[in-house]
Amino acid sequence: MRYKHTQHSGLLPDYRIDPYKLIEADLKDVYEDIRKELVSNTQNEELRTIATYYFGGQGKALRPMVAILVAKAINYHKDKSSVLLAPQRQVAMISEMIHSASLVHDDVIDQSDFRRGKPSINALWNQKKVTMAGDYILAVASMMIARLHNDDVTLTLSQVVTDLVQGEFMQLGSKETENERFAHYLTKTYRKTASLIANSAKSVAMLGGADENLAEVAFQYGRNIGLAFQLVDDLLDFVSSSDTMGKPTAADLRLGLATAPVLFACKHYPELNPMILRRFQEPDDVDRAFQLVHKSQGLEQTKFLAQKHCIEAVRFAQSLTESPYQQSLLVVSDLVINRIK
Ligand code: GRG
Repeated sequence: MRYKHTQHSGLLPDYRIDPYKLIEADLKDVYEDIRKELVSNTQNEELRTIATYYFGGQGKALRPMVAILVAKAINYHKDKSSVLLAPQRQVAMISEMIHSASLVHDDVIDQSDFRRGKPSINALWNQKKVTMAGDYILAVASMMIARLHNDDVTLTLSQVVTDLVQGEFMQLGSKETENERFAHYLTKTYRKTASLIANSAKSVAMLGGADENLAEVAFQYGRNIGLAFQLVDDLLDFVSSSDTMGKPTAADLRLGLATAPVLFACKHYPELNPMILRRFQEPDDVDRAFQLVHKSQGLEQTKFLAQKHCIEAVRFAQSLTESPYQQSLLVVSDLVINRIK
């Protein structure tokens, strides 16, 4: 195989595997199967409609894609097997369901108007019903976890839900000093985004019979991909158009949130500090902060930190036996860093 150096990840395969194509057969019916689960557990037509709204296939399916790839990379590493086990596929579905349940609640909390280029769920239905539909998705996911009859996996995936809630709680508070603020931001980022990807990867590894060390490799791959993904998300909020993103840009500032680009920028522009503390509430705060971030090195520094996490993810993936799935894990790190939406 030929290799070439890429900007951020050292040695990468010279050919470009399309990870989505590679696991097309395993991924194809994931949304359809999730909808079936949600429909079959209630007779209430309205609950069915609301709960299935975010499973129309408009999402990137990052979480099921990573879960399936990690599962297959682990299965190949252990037994030279290319077969995805049924419980591993269930985890891919559960992962997307926990993700969507959190999006549903997030949209109610943030009162957002758009997601994925269409009206967000709370813009279409009453908030009380939407909140309960989010709970319902989580409850059906819990039943699917129980059906796996694996205590370690139950604990691992339950941890994700506690992390998501704590991450969201952390986002409501802020810290006084710059150092505290960055540590707070990184922990929040792990809990809100990386924990789900990391623990889903760990779960599929355990279901594939991985020992503790191998499960840790899967976890660390997912953790680093998740952190990089969120850092890029925070960057895109400053540079991508709302048409591309399918939701308004500078949304984080408008919500009063100081993400990595702002936290880096305030090292050169300390006038950002009082704005961060008052959560960009004064009339010109959002515009001024937006401009200062663009004038600073904050966007480059955020990308650099995301690249560091991708390099770490690649290092963990490279410790697995080479296979198309393992190689795809390297490609995923490129997709995460280069994505535009
Ligand atoms: C009830 C499970 C539950 C949680 C409650 C509201 C809450 C606590 C957590 C919210 C966590 C949250 C919204 C994290 C954001 C993660 C993130 C980066 C979302 C965007 O992911 P994409 O870009 O979305 O993969 P698509 O649309 O492609 O699926």
